[in-house]
Amino acid sequence: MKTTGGSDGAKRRAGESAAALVEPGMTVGLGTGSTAAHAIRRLGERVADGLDIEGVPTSFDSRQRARDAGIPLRALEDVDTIDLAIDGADQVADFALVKGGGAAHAREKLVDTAAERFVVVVDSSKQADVLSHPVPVEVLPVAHSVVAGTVRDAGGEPSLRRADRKDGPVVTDNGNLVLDCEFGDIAEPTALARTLSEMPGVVEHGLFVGSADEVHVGTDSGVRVLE
Ligand code: ABF
Repeated sequence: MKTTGGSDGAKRRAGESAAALVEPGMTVGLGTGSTAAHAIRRLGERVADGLDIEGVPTSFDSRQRARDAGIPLRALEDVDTIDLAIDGADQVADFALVKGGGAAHAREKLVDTAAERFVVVVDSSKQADVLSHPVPVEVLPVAHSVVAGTVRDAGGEPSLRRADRKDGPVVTDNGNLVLDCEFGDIAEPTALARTLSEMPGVVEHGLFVGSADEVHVGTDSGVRVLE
């Protein structure tokens, strides 16, 4: 898994801080990425100590991690409620997020926005005053060039995500492709989110606006909780 951002210690503090919020009987959304992986690992330790929870993974990767950690799993379509979701982000500005560096943002958005409480886990390198990280846009394979043109019309610069050391494109867990779309400073994330959602051929984009309830920011010495 590609790892970005700050130190692993800061990511671990953020992940473990969020894992401490989980209570017996909860159904927990399990995010993707190296920071959420720390939460999954910690929850596995708590399950081994007797904590009774069920996890709902957001990706193939988080499902594997949760299975390895011994967390009982349910599929999203089999649960009525998700009590708490814990997930990472590529950038955070005033509770708005860019996600999708792991190409899992479509399922992440389903699980995270369905949750009663969505806790974001990041290290402090992910904090910004204004979002400016390229926005990952998952597209139907047949639509990638059409959507690229529409993104350009909307002022963005798209680039098809390619697998490291391979010629082919990254393919998501859903069998789709990803355009990383550079928009510079995103002064109005809500408006851009709406624009991207309305583009034919777009399955889901990585702007998460209005869904995060709190952000646990890991630092080299502790955790800042924003709520
Ligand atoms: C997932 O993993 C993605 O939505 C986000 O892009 C990425 C964050 O990864 P990491 O915690 O490894 O920086 O949450």
